[in-house]
Amino acid sequence: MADEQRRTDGEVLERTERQVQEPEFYQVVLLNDDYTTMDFVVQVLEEIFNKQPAEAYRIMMQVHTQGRGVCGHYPYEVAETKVATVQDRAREAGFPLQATMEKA
Ligand code: TYC
Repeated sequence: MADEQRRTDGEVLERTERQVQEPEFYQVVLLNDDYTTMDFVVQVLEEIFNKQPAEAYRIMMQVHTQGRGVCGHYPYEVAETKVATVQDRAREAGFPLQATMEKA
């Protein structure tokens, strides 16, 4: 009986507040331009964003036809590094390819 009352008397057992702060995620977005080659964009998606070839091609074509495409979701500092790496690689290769990050 005592057990039964403990179960039904309605003490709230669930925690409603998170105990740890989860990292905020950002999406890295690749932008279209008229000069960067498709092959270079696919290479960037494979090497910087670890995409398989078919997925890299799909994302590249999405950017090409729609103006922008999401390459992945990452914690803030990882996203920042990915954007900087894209820009460094594009500059080295002489392409105007741009990437940006947005809160996911
Ligand atoms: N529009 C480019 C072309 O026709 C290809 C391209 C795709 C460029 C995606 C940038 O993020 C990009 N060569």
